[in-house]
Amino acid sequence: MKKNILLFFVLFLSMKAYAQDTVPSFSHRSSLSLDGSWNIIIDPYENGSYDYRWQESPNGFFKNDKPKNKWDRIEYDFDKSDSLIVPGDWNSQKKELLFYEGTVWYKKSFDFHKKDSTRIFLHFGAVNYLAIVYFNGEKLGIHEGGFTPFSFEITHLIKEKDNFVIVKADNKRCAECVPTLNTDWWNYGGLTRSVAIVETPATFISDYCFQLQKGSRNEIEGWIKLQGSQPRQQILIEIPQIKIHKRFTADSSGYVYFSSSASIKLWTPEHPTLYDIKLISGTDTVTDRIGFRTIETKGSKILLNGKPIFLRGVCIHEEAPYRSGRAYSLEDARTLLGWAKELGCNFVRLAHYPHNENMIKEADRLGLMVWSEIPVYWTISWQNEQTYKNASRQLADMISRDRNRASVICWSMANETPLSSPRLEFLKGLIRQARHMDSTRLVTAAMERHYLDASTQMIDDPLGEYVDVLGCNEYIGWYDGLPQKADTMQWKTIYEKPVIISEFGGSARFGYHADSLTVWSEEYQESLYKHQITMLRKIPFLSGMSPWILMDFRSPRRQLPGIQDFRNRKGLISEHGEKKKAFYVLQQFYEELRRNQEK
Ligand code: GCB
Repeated sequence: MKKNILLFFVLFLSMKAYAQDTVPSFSHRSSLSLDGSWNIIIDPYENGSYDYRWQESPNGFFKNDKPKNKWDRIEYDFDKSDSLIVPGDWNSQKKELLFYEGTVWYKKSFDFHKKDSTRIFLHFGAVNYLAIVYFNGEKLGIHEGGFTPFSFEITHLIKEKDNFVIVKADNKRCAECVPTLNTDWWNYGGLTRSVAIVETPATFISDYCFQLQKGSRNEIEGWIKLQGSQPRQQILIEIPQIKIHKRFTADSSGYVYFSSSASIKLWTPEHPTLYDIKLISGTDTVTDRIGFRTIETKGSKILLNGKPIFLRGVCIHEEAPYRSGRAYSLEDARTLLGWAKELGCNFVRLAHYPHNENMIKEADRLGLMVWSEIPVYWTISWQNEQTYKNASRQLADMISRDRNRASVICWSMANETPLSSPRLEFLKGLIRQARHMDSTRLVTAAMERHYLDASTQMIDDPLGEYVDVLGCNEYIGWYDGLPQKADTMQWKTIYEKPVIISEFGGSARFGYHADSLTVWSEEYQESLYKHQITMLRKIPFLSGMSPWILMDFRSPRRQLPGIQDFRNRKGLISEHGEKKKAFYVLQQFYEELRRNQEK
């Protein structure tokens, strides 16, 4: 009992430290959508920001100026400019923007009838990469990082008529950014996720967290946070399916910490049970659908709800099937995750950045466990303090957005980062933060392996000491020899922890047929999968796998004409939805694993 109280206190402190610092959770509120057509100005020379001496111009495009008389010389006009659809990247909407990296200004005008004593927020699902946001001519702030939500309060600025939001979106890559200059995916720019005006009561439920107490399968616990001038309110928590109707009173800073026992049907891939949850405060009501499950490790096993589970996964980029470009819609999520289900997956690695919320919510609904990661990818400026702060902010925003999603079982800190002590310190800091914010999920990273001798792979990255699960990427048969090289390969690790082969694979152009040693052919890829499976079956500490990758995706690094055409072809499915031969090899293997797991 004493131990429980101590644990609860530690949890209390850790939750408090971060919850107040994050973006309010708006995804369950009705709002005025600002999606649709936005006027845009393409501005490669930053003319909307700087004058000819490269000084910040006081009359930048954010003012949305119009000539007031006939001699007023204003050299831009949003209302006569071109337009783009939001949500959506700019690269895939206009041919001339396919390779564009730079600044695009966006403008949207709208009228709004505000109710008495409410608060109004302008919310962005994501903007890649740097967003400077202005509202009715005032600068609201800056947001860096292309895959996480942010919002600004505009209660004091909003009017009944002719409001205008202006966003300067800039996707220029930079060495200190997260990700950095070099990636293997398209740098889709723009307002890639939805934008909305959210109206809340003066004091509102700004965030909450519901989950099973660590180590328990029938004790729900968590917290609710009120923001506003009347924080000391009673809050009723209702979960009707399990007969929870409980009142709690928030403290003077608006927090309620609660726990309640209940007999719960746990969330599993086979039965992804979600419960309707209603939070009713004196001034506000919020609803959500939440599942409950535990996830832990024991030696080299991953345990879901206390039972060992093998993760039958696949990696996915946030790339839209059929139409190309950044994926954002429910339909995109249904297609991508539908294919993963068809493949026999119970797990998806959402690479290499936080995907849109439709993906996570669909995964919750479909029973797919999720690996979610931040874009700390390849070479990062490990010693730059701003870079660390940026990565840490992206981590905080990812966790606070998705901590109520049962599907998310692990947070990944990094992908294939080269060994060094500054890198280790950087990643240790992020791991501490992830554990501090969320003690119930597993922490991982996709690491690399090396050769001990010609037929032995070793996983001994020093980072392994700090994570719960060792992710390992390997490309035997592609960047490393021919597929048959895998057959005799042995694996070792110095850690007694579960290993997920978080990537393997090879490229094939759909419809290109040849013998199994002809690179780029479907037969080569098929053979690579067969040889990999031969090897994977023999790794004693293997707890899961997520081959690279579900669908072909755009990458500027992939230039071979007629084969790649700026696409990474390691997909099991083409961008047009055509399944390659390797898809069926993996499907068959997953079916076998599923049957064995059921026995
Ligand atoms: C990797 C990276 C992934 C690449 C992939 C490839 O190791 O993690 O982002 O796209 O290899 O295809 O080379």
